Amino acid sequence: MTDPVQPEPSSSSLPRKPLVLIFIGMAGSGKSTLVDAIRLSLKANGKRVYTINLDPAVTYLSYRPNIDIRDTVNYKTVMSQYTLGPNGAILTSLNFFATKFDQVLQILEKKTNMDYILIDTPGQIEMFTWSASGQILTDALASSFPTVINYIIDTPRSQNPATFMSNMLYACSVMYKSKLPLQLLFNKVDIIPSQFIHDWMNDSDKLQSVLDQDDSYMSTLTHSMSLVLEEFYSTLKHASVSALSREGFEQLETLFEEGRKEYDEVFFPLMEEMKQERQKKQDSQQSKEFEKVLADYQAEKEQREIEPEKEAAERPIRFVGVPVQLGKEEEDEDVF
Ligand SMILES: Nc1nc2c(ncn2[C@@H]2O[C@H](COP(=O)(O)OP(=O)(O)O)[C@@H](O)[C@H]2O)c(=O)[nH]1
Ligand SMILES: [Mg+2]
Repeated sequence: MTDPVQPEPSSSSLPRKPLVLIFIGMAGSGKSTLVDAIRLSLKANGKRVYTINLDPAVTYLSYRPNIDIRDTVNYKTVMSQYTLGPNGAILTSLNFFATKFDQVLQILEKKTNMDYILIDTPGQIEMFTWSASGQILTDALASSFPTVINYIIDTPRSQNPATFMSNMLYACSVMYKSKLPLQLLFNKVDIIPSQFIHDWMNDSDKLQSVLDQDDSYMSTLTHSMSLVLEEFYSTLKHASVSALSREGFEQLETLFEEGRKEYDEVFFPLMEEMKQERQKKQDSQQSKEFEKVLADYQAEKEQREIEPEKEAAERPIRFVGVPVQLGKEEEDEDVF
């Protein structure tokens, strides 16, 4: 058992920013239940916690979020007004919310006394992870605050090797796409301990022995995938928890602080590098355009020197390199 980590005193004079924890996972894996349970647990440890709900379609939450997408967008109205199905309405509601997210960021920037900002996301994972608005919201948060993604896994459902493998591949793809630290939370360990998952992650032969009972094409694929994912597992941080019994919660603060460290040391410098790269590209584009304008000006100057005797009225006016003939208006007079 590990003691909860006490925040290290910041080396700079700037106040320590709250850590954003985004909770994603398959529908029913326990994101909302965990957000509430972790919120209460962190508060009990004296931490200041802020919560945001980004699920426009959720009908019941056991906690009252500080910011709730449902206060801004009415999912049912969106569905009827735009004649959309449930998934289209969730996406559209998220899109609407994304257009106002700068205001949310302004509020968050003022919450300098907070330790954690917990973000609950829509039930179906792809609504957030594969939508443009999900990406916009994640990027906006990650460029303003240290941000860590918590990928929730339903432990009892992962007993099926194919479900386990799908979840792992999905987690890997989310990490790859978001370029943020990602941690796994094996939830619902009050139903079944997560030891079998650790065994499968640490030793692909153990997964193979389960797969041997099934000689289908899927079993061969799952085994190959497990070998590919070994590298991913080796760097991955995880914890086994239960949102109901609060089992495993004592290791969470340590895990979250490790995520913050990873963001500070690896992801933030990477993001800064990408930002500088973008700026460089923009600058070079601007200087190319400037050179073009200069070349046009030069061409016009040379033209004037070749035909100095021409009257100003006869001389073609060049507009960004295209000569415009004067004296034609009379012919087209009737047109206007
Ligand atoms: N036994 C057990 N059930 C849980 C746990 N966490 C969540 N659940 C249940 O799983 C269901 C889905 O939870 P919910 O938080 O709504 O999932 P979400 O769709 O990911 O937000 C609910 O019935 C919860 O009570 C847990 O740790 N143990
Ligand atoms: Mg939920």
